Amino acid sequence: RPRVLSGIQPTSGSFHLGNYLGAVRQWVDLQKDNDAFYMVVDLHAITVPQDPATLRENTRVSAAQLLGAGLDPDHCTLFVQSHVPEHAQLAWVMNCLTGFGEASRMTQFKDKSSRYGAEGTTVGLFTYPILQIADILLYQADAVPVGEDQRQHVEITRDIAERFNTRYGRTLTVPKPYILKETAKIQDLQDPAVKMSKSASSPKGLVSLLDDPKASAKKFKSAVTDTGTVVSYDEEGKPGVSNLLRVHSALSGQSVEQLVAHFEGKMYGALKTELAELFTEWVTPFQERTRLFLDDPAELDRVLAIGAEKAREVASVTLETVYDRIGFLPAA
Ligand code: AQP
Repeated sequence: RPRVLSGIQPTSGSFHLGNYLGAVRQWVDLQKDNDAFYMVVDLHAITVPQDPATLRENTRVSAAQLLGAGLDPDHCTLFVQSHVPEHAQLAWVMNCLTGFGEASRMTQFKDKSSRYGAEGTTVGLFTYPILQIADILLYQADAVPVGEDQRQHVEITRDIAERFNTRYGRTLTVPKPYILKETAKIQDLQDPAVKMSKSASSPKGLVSLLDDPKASAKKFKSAVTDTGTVVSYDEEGKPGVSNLLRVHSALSGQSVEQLVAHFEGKMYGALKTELAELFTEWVTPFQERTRLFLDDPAELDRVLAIGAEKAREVASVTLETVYDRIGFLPAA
């Protein structure tokens, strides 16, 4: 079975709608027919400042949300990145294979570092994509389900895997990004020119999955659209309406064309109201399932311990092979 791997940061208590539609929903689908590895990437989270108690809590909340969204520990391996030390170990090797210039071209680093300034930006934030290379290659993943903002990181992973294989002989699987066009970039509800983001969106532009559904419904109803009145799909001319149509389509399963026909003669308000209802219908049972896991931390820890053990079985084999190929003396 093909292998898939992906991760999500525990940088805030709640995932947002972009995380869910852009990535987590695909994780749930892919666990059926793939050998799937999914992780909460706490090592990535500390590239920006974290309060220790909050990080620990957010890591649990993240895992609970993944289970609440439909990941099934019997059908995938769910674990916490820091429980598998091979990630940090392989990352060092990948650091030594990646050019400073090529790492400097990562646009996400440019965006994020501009928020913290030269002194506030850690070296960890700079090498974050290289840790991600290690995350993916450790599992010999064939595909990496992510949002559009992560495409460049999967591309550099391909380059480094090929470089390793050329230098040391075929060792590492060259992965492909798995990005669904329709949900690859969910936009901020208040500023449809930019992606919805935990750290960059204004509170009104961000739909957090663990918020009171009534508060989220209000955000849909006050989403920025344009001064027109016709519900139609036009990413350039009507980015706000197009974003709402894509979200509706993802949640309702109807195509954008069907929706445009359905809303013919109706105003933007009708689209927003329907969307608020659809979201509430989906998020209410999601929150209930997530709460069940949060109320049973022993069960959550058990799931994560089993996941870490399964992950280490695969990761340790890759690391050992890599260490051997690059010429490290085996420990006696
Ligand atoms: N707006 C989005 N649309 C579609 N997919 C998205 N993803 C994030 N935002 C959107 C995808 O969600 C997965 C997990 O993201 P992450 O937590 O690892 O980090 P991120 O990309 O840094 O998320 P944020 O919200 O944008 O955080 P900040 O504000 O800290 O940068 C990834 O697959 C990502 O593509």
